[in-house]
Amino acid sequence: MNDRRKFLLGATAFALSGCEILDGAGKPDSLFRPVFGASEGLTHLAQRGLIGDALAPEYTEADIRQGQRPNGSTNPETAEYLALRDGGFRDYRLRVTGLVDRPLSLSLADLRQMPDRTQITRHDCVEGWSCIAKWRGTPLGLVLEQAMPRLAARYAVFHCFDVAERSLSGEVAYYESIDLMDAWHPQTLLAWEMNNKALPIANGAPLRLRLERQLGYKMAKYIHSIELTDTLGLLGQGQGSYWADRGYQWYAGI
Ligand SMILES: Nc1nc2c(c(=O)[nH]1)N[C@H]1C(S)=C(S)[C@@H](COP(=O)(O)O)O[C@H]1N2
Ligand SMILES: [Mo]
Repeated sequence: MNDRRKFLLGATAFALSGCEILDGAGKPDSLFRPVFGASEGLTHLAQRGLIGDALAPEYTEADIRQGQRPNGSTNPETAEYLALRDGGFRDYRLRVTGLVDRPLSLSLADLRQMPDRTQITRHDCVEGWSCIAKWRGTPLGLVLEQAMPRLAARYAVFHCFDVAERSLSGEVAYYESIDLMDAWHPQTLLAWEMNNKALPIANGAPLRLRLERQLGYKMAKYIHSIELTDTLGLLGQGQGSYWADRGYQWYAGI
């Protein structure tokens, strides 16, 4: 099957599972209710209204010019991460917790056995650079579906291995979050391969998020676990992500 057909089939499957979830759980209302300051809520709403469930542009192999430029954390140094790295990530388990009926603990092999998607997309960093790379991974929606999210779930929170900030008051591990509509978008992947090779450590091994319609900082690398929640207020300083807590937009639409 060529890539285009595979992609179309994948998108159809997702449209169906997405509807099921949204209709069954009555989530549209909760997804659109602004939770942040009025202006942030409006930006989120306006961007959503404009892009709907559109796909981000996809490119061809010929458009891949250089490697994906590593940015932010590139080499986590916590004991937990180093132990997993030294074992070739064989003992890594992605845990899915929070507002789910069936908490999950998945190895990389488990994830690779699921249907996967490949996409060549452009990564835009808020600092002003872009890279086109090929990403392969497990659609996040397929993983979350297995965990059977509860009706109250509104957000997927990503807890990461890397310490993004050290200060006198302690260490802050990187964290991000997205709403469940973005979580079920067909191009939202838990990526484990980049440019035909196992995801390099510099780019987030063993597992990183691809969220193609938003800026680079949303795409959590070094994913430790995913937690489904009904609020972002209890995370970090309450804005929903490491960078949102430091002044950037939570909804970082491109
Ligand atoms: N865990 C974690 N994820 C992260 C970051 C980080 O520092 N830690 N940096 C973010 C930023 S700002 C960008 S641009 C991308 C960089 O991804 P890359 O290293 O594959 O280019 O990762 C994002 N995800
Ligand atoms: Mo970035």
